Amino acid sequence: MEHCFCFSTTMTILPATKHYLPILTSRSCTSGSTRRNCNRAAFIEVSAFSYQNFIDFALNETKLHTNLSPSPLQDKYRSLKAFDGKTQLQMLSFQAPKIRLLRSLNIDAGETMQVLDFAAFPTPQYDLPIFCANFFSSSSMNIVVLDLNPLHDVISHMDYREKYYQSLMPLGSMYAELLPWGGKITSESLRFFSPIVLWTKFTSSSYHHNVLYSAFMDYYKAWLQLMQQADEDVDASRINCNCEAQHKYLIWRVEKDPGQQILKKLIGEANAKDLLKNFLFNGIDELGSKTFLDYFPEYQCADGTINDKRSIIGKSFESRPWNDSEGMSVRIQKIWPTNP
Ligand code: BLA
Repeated sequence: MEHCFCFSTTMTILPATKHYLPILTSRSCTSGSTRRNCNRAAFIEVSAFSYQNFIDFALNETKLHTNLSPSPLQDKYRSLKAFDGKTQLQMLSFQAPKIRLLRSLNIDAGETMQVLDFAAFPTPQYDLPIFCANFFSSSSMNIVVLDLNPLHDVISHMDYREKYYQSLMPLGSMYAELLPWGGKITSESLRFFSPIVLWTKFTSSSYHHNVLYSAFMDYYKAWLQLMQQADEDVDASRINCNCEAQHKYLIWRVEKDPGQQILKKLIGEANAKDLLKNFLFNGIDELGSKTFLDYFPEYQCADGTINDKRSIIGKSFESRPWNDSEGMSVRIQKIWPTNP
């Protein structure tokens, strides 16, 4: 399969064979082929699909920009086998002078499911966005969030928005066209997303997976560039703000991440909770002392416990709430005037 992939001058060109992504979907039968042949072809492709090359790319690229060393978490979190005896969970974690934690979780359940959760959290001296790639793929459907999650609110902090996102708007707009808005979304999640967020759903195809791979590479390269240029905050109150913002983000995700249910099914409730708190969203105990309900009091039940609903407001935003044509202006403000 000779596929060369190129969209525009800003986009990464995939080398024709090395990075070609086998697809996770079944092929449509050609007129001469039997259903049996079609299924076999689909199986061959499915079994080869993996997010491993996303991780390989990210790690190699990171090494070009900084001195990456293994995280102390690497000893405990390496690989796990799920209860089904087949699904593999692979974990990797690193740190670098400006990166508190760079970690990935790759779930390989063959043709039934592939998951990539890849994130980079800055050290608190830097107000850098959090790199966030969450890709869930079943045999037919893909659920994707790719973003440089803002550490500080991009609506009230216009300076923050301009500092990190102004120059990336053309990149975001280009990919938002290729990977259109995925429909209604938990409203609370949007507070953690930037104007260049890619929230999308698509059926599996080599085209979509190639676009996603390109987007991942371009977004990660953009994040690395921001990381390399970032100046250290020296003011104690600014560092405190960075700590608290990251803490709030981590607490939200530990408590409300949509991946929780699947993790619990795969490895049991206790292991899933441990993985979420101590690996995926590590840092809660070090970066702050507030509780989930301190940050999100609207989730408090009458008996003082946390409401286990994922969303209090509900799902909204049928279409992309950021108005790209107006550059940095934000329609979300009009829809959601009470945004924190
Ligand atoms: C769905 N994952 C989603 C959705 C979002 C995210 C927005 C759509 C459903 C919704 O509106 O909540 C991702 N949400 C995020 C991210 C942030 C957020 C990145 O608030 C950041 C602040 N996802 C994973 C892992 C798995 C996974 C590890 O990260 C599986 C092990 C699965 N995500 C998953 C599944 C769905 C989903 C199965 C669809 C099911 C659902 O909507 O509940």
